[in-house]
Amino acid sequence: MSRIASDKYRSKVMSAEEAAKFINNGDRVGFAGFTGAGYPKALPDALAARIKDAHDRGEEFKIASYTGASTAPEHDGALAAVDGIAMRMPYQSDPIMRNKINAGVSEYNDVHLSHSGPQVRYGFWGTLDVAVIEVTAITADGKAIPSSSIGNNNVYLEKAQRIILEVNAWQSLDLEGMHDVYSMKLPGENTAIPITSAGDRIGSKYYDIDWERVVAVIETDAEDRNTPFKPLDQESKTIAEELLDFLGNEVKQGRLPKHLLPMQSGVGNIANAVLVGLNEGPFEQLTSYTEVIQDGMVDMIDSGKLLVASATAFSLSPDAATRMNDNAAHYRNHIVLRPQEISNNPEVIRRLGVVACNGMIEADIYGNVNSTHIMGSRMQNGIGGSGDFTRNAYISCFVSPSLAKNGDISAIVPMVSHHDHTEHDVQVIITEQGLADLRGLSPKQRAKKIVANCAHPDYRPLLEEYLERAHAKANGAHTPHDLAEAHSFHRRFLESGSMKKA
Ligand code: 0RQ
Repeated sequence: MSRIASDKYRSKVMSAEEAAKFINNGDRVGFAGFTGAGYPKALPDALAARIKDAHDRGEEFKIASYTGASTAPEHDGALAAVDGIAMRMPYQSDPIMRNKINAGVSEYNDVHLSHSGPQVRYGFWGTLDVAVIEVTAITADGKAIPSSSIGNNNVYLEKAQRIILEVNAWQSLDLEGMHDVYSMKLPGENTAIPITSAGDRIGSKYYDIDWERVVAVIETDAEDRNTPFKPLDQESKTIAEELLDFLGNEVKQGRLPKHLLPMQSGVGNIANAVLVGLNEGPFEQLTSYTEVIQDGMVDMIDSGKLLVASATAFSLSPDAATRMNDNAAHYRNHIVLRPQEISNNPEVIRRLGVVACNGMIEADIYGNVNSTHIMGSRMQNGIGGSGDFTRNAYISCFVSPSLAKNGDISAIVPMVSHHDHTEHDVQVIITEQGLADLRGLSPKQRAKKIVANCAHPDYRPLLEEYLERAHAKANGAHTPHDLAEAHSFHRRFLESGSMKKA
């Protein structure tokens, strides 16, 4: 049975190939899609073919691609593979997309996730030509039920001159009621966002769509695509245990309530290990105010440990996605999906007192963190929501193994090769070596603690040596650095292929 109950919308049904003709060279396109959930399944491929045909004829054809966050190989990957993306924003993680960015084929602006939608609304990103949005169904009276992510869809639907909808029959109809679509306005028109606890609902279950701008509707039946998590390794388990011990101690000291505060957990395997640890740990009646719902959170809802989770998207392995689809009517009592301008909103994160925990590429001895660049130059994924949460959290933590590249490089360095999160925002750093609680410490005190607690023993002497030298050279100034030497770790690694060998 068709998921499109409205005659008006049914009259616009066409193939993805026909719909792709509404997108032209130079267009700015706002796509649905957030970590492999809720991205359009058919249009990107058809658009990639249209772009390739144009290139084969020697014609220019590139678009600006705005999304919620990362998407999937058949979206970002397909468009990047045909050199179809002139500008990309915000977070991405597709390997082909990443290579095109680092090869200079595509420009990339790594904007904070909470800023990305509002900036399109303000016109900072130019006129939005097209919105391509996946929905679960369209009701008889033309209401659109969102699918497995909301991201910036509300803004793209609000601003785009032409709207293309994909109605995906794979998404569970029981998602209806899980969403809470609430849009910000322009500065001067906004009032306080009335969320005072993670599960509050303040908006609509549906997207508000201006029918006059809908140019095409495509019917699909295709699953979301996310990578399964790797089995938990010892390193991730150790890092998770340290975080849980730290939280337990915070409760003991009276700085956290016994049910903790809403948790935000970043992307990746360590973050998932933290969730597994929370599920097996002593804390009960937990809540989460975060960006994505991962496997571990679904397990915690099942076990009764997690009462409610607020996010903007699912980021589920194929197995967990099937569980979600089969039981969405149950899970929607525990999950609220919101636009990312709300899930990642600094005002709400600070009001709720979120405990944030994110992955990093490297941290320096003073507590500055690089989440995005390899060796200072090469973009990995992007800042995502880590800045939104870190800057505004009640407690902000970063986690990483102490070594990268098979031990050839230390994740603790004298000076980060790229700054995403400054010493002013980073409170706790955790590696498999240990935890450094930086709260209340001066830069010099922080440096001693980070080197002693978090650096790998193979690199600790080198870091201690640097610290001594920097101290002497800077006459013990507030944040001692030897600028000529500050990036020696990175330089030695680049020159010799290994810091240890240097
Ligand atoms: O490279 O893929 O070539 O092997 O960086 O590293 O170990 O796979 O780490 O998956 O945990 O991701 C920061 C990228 C960590 C992630 C980052 C190399 C390493 C590998 C990836 P290869 P791993 P993870 C969400 C909050 C920003 C967004 C964010 C991220 C690759 O956490 O994207 O936080 N964060 N969003 O070899 C050189 C080092 C390195 C290094 C790693 N020190 N030097 N290379 N790598 N460390 C908010 C939510 O609520 C969800």
